[in-house]
Amino acid sequence: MRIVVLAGGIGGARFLRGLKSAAPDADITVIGNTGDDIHLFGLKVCPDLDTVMYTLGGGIHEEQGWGRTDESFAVKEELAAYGVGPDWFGLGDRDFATHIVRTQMMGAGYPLSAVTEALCARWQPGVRLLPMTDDRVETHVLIDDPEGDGRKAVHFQEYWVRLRASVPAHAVVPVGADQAKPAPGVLEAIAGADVVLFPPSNPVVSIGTILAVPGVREAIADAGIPVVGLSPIVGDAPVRGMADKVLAAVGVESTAAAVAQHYGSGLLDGWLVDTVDAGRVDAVEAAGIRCKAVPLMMTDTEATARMAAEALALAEEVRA
Ligand code: FO1
Repeated sequence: MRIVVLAGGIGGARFLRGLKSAAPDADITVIGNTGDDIHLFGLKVCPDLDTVMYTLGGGIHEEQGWGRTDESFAVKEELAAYGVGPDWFGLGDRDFATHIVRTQMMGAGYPLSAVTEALCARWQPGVRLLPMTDDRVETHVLIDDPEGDGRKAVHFQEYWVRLRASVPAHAVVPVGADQAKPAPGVLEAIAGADVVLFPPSNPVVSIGTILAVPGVREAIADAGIPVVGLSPIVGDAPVRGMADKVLAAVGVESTAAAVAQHYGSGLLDGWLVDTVDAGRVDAVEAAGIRCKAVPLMMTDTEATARMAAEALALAEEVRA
């Protein structure tokens, strides 16, 4: 079975670990969000691609969900001693090596997709990891400007990590997405897939950004194969992260049903909600999307594998 998964960072990566366990023989292609990418200290940092690569490759800091295990921060401390920031983004020494290799290869002319393949040659994630695009896309968030009486746009990482999404987001803009082309292999993977899965990743800044690359949404909607998603909202709150803040920016309520309706029946065939949201099933089905309530907490790989198996079973149900 050929499975395409659209993935953000921590939620997507952990789901993929469960999916690999549930479907060990599947051929899995991951289309990763690159809207979170940021240039820091002259280096290109790709948090979501790296989170998937490290998680599936066994190098992730498990508790944190991002960055490397056994990490040290000597380079960050030395930069701070020079007064060079930002100090709010925690790049560790081991992680720095990844960004140095990536930036060096890109400087030599390799596209991000080729660089990602080269990095994965070390980590062997057991999936084909593709960036959504080789072009530069950066998600910006429009917030109130405390120093003026207007508004200003900040990089997504500044909103998420420095500000901890503590101020209202008025808009979320994937800058550059409208001009971006899907990376080599993205459209081909979708066209050749048996099923497309949306993990419980952020529907706006992760999956929404991937779908904003021209051609991707259309390819998925027109592929004629089951598209099944898992709700990142459980009991009207994000399972982790601050997805509610960016959902509000696009006018979507933080409920499992509202997220399904946001994707819409033109894209989504099946939707899994958590058992605590069983009361939302009818609203999703009324929107023309097959829906089932199952446990959706990714407490460990076994629980996550059961979620993935449910998603694949729902895909077969809607295919029939
Ligand atoms: N998240 C944080 O909350 N604080 C950090 O300092 C931080 C650093 C960081 C460094 C590398 C990396 O790959 C990810 C990192 N993240 C950090 C996570 C990341 O910024 C976000 O959670 C994702 O972009 C959202 O998908």
